[in-house]
Amino acid sequence: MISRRGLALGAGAAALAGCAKQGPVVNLPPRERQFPSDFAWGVATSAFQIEGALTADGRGPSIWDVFPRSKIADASDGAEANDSYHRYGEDVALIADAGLKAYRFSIAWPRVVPEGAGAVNQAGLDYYSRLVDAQLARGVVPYATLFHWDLPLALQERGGWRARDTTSRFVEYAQLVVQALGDRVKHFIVMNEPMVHVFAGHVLGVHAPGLADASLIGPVTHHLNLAQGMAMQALRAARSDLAVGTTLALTPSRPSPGLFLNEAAAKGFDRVWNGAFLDPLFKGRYPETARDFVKDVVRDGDMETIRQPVDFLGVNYYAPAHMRFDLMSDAHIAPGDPPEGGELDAFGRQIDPGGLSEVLNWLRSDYGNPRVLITENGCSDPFSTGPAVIEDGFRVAYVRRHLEAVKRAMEDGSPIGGYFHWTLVDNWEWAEGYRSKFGLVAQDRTTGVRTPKASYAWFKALAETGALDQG
Ligand code: IFM
Repeated sequence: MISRRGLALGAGAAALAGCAKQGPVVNLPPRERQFPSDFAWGVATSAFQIEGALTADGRGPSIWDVFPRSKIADASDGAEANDSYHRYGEDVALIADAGLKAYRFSIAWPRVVPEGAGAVNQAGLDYYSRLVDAQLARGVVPYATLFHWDLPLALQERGGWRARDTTSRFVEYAQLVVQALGDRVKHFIVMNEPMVHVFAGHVLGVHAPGLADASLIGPVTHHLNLAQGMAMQALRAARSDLAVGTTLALTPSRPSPGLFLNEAAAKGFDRVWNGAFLDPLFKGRYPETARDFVKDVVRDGDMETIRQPVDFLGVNYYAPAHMRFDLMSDAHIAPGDPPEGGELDAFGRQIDPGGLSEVLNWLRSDYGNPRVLITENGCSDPFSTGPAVIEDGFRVAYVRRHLEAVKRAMEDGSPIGGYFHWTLVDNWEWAEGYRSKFGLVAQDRTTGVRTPKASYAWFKALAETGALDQG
């Protein structure tokens, strides 16, 4: 049995994403390097990380608006970000000019329902309507995420995801979005990485709402699961022509080198981190290890509501987690070191495309082989508050190797329909602020001017031909 505290420590290692020297992992022969012509090539972003304009046109505050700058590595906030609220036309042009046919963006709940409940802000919906029209005008298919962590502050004040009532407010918001955009947006991603929101936001306190209370794992996990199922039902009730899915941050949990007990620590962490969202969705039950956490909040009928069919599962993958046995912690589990000599990303985690292969294998063997979209993958420049690296060969190498893993899985039978690079323009990376840069495009933070990096041209060639080069 593992405790909440131990899980929390482990989550710190798994929740944070980011590149270094890299070698080949998956051996893909030349004839298998061609992706199908209908494969969706795209980029992914999230509202709070790019929009800025936090008080424009009636937007209400979100939990991230009040998150202390002192908890951000460069003491910044998301008030400006990419100013994409005003510059969305430029961003859509960058996407279309790269030959990309898909854009995954998120909708800010507090722009649509500023107080989280009650009055609707038509101006907020109009913004997303313009954004969608701009995409469609350039032949880009919109993929809208409904929740990427920016809960309206007013709802947090009423308990946030700890409160069951928030699930109903989420459904109302989903209904408003589908009524306004469902005639043009056909792909909906209900949640983004809910387990990161649970741990980083409610247990570790390093993300908004900044709570550090391990007893919240159960209620917050369950209410996110429940809200997801309820929203899927509501979207489908509103329209029958939608592709509805959700996005999870999935990662293999590996034992750190050393004690054989590290094996048990890694296993326990896996069951909660991956299993507490995958199992309810695909199997209608929580994994054994997580049942104790959720037992006080699960009500009759909830598991049936959560177990909805998905038209696709969004998979976000960056790095494996490494866990170790820790006698000093309650749970006897803590984040450990990756194996020595491995290639590390900007966050100090092992770069390992094999981890993505592993995740895709589980989905084939244990979860009924759902249709998959890789809804995020990418890597950060080395942390710096200075200018971005424009000749970013490391990023090309990282993406190439992960795409080799994707294609290998497709050859092995995984129905993978697309790949969305995280991200388009260097943006505001939560607790890392602006010092972490994941973009194919750099941004001058003074002028807002966007400059494509080397990886932008590489990704464009890939999207246009579907042919993955050998490097
Ligand atoms: O920037 C984040 C995104 O919001 C969620 N997935 C991981 C990305 C990189 O850390």
